[in-house]
Amino acid sequence: MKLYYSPGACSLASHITLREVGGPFELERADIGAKTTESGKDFRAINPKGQVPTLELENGDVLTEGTAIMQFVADSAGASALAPPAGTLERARLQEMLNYVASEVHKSYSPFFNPTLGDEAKAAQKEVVNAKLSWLENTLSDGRSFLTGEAFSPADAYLFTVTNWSSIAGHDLSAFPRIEALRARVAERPAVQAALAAEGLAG
Ligand SMILES: N[C@@H](CCC(=O)N[C@@H](CS)C(=O)NCC(=O)O)C(=O)O
Repeated sequence: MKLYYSPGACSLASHITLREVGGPFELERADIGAKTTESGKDFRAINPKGQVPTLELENGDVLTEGTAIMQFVADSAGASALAPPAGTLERARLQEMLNYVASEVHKSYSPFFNPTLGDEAKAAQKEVVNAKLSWLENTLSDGRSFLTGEAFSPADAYLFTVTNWSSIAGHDLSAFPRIEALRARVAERPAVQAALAAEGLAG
């Protein structure tokens, strides 16, 4: 399978998940502004949404939406430690976290990538991000190491990825010490370090 990615974008979470399961995969960089890929293809011809992550399977099928990709990657590899069996409450808990990160946290960072966003709107948007992160910070107050419990999951890779954008947005994460500690735990994983290095983001 091949993952189309953009360095440091939300596709990093799918990339980390692919490395966590350990199977073979290819990477191809997409220019999400120009909608081209590094081998010169029209990215919209592969994914009409023009968005990363995009996963191309061996049979040519294309899967989009990071939360679907991460679960598919884990399920295909039989990685039940990363994605518990479908139909269990544990799996629903993973989906609960993935969906929260996707629809609430990820999309509250998105306006920072709009170059026309003024200072006032930026400050207001930081409050939106804070409100979304507060629920996660509070959830972590029961002492769990990762979002769904003691085991790392793709939801942690996803939260790590989107909170990396705080530095670009000028957003201070220090009000969220449990999230910062989770980020540190995620950052030290070999799969995460390998994914960052492959995207040219290490060090
Ligand atoms: N709903 C999609 C959103 C993916 C997304 O927002 N990707 C961004 C990068 S983080 C992108 O490709 N932006 C380019 C664009 O929307 O044109 C998902 O969850 O996978």
